[in-house]
Amino acid sequence: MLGLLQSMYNAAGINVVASEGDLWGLLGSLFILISSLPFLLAKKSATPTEEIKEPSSEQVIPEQAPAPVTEVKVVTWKERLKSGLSRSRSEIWGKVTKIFHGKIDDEKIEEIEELLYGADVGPTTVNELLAEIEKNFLGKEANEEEFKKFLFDFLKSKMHSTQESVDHSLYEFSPESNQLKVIMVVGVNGAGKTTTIGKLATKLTGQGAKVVVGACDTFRAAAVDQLEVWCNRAGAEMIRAKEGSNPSGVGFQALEKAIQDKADYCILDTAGRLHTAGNLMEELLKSKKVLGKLDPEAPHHVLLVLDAITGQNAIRQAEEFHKTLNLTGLIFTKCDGSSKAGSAISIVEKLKTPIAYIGVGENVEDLNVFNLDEYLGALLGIEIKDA
Ligand SMILES: Nc1nc2c(ncn2[C@@H]2O[C@H](COP(=O)(O)OP(=O)(O)OP(=O)(O)O)[C@@H](O)[C@H]2O)c(=O)[nH]1
Ligand SMILES: [Mg+2]
Repeated sequence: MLGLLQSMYNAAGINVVASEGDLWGLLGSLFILISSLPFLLAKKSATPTEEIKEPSSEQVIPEQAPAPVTEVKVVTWKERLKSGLSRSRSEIWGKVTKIFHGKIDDEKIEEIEELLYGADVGPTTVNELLAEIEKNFLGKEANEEEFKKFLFDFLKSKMHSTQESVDHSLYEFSPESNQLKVIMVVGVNGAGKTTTIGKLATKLTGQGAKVVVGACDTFRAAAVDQLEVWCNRAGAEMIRAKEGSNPSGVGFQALEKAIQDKADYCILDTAGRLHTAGNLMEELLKSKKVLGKLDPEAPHHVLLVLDAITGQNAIRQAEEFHKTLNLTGLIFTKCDGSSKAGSAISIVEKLKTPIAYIGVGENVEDLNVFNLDEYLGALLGIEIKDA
């Protein structure tokens, strides 16, 4: 071995005499190199520079945890109505029913009387209700739930027969009917006419109806712009005033267009006016009459928009508009405010004109058909089962 090492030194030109120590040193180095080889190889295979291979189809890919689902809460109409009427319920009607505990005496009936007047319920209805309460509950132990049910039935009996007469085609479009419906919308300033027409047009076009809207509020340019935004969103055609035209002229043009285009609905927005302004009320009557030249049945509906917060004055407004225009229906808006709701009951009873729609906010979804059971249930805090 020493001879072999010496000849390797000579070949490499190293001028050294090979010793036994050199030989052991060389053997030791070789041993260390050989024993560390597997470790070095394993380390190399773990370097990140190596190509990443696609997993084969047989390989099981561990399932990833699904992304958390963010829940989108759909607010139903019943919930909107209930929350819209929450102030009326807590500030008035809830207080009326809460008196009903312990023995019912004259003092408690007087308290109820005060609350009912405060809720804008008309005197005739209040007297009738108090007489019924005396007859059924005076001197007896009260039960709040039983009283709520009694109140529900009483108020329903006052409005039910009038409410039955609502024309369903106002809010349910039926393509088979093939008959143009002309709806004129009136009311005092700021009651919610334009907003309600926008919501209504959206609902009807959403059901597939063709809707033409007449911007008969020719007093304010902003009123026409406001209506136009709604109509564009709803996909309804809007007819605006030609230079110098009067409101009845715009109504006429809108109806002409609706007939020509075989539309299903023609809805006319009018300028707000006080029920006491005689000349402006006359102008409305003229706008109504002129439609008859194109369609003797038109307008099929004249709807009065009432701001529910108005209170007792709403009754006066309704009476005056009814006297001039022979209203066919009412729309109560802003029932999400501090409405006391008593005037709604009185107006329906007095005018024998039904509430067609109710508004509880500014969005499209905040307008809906007036359903008496739902309304009284939400007002008194009674759960009403769906029909
Ligand atoms: N909170 C609430 N606001 C409403 C409702 N309906 C309408 N409004 C708001 O009431 C305001 C007046 O509404 P408009 O639709 O312009 O009333 P209008 O009767 O057309 O008013 P004029 O054309 O000026 O006579 C607007 O700010 C509407 O967004 C409702 O049901 N609830
Ligand atoms: Mg308006």
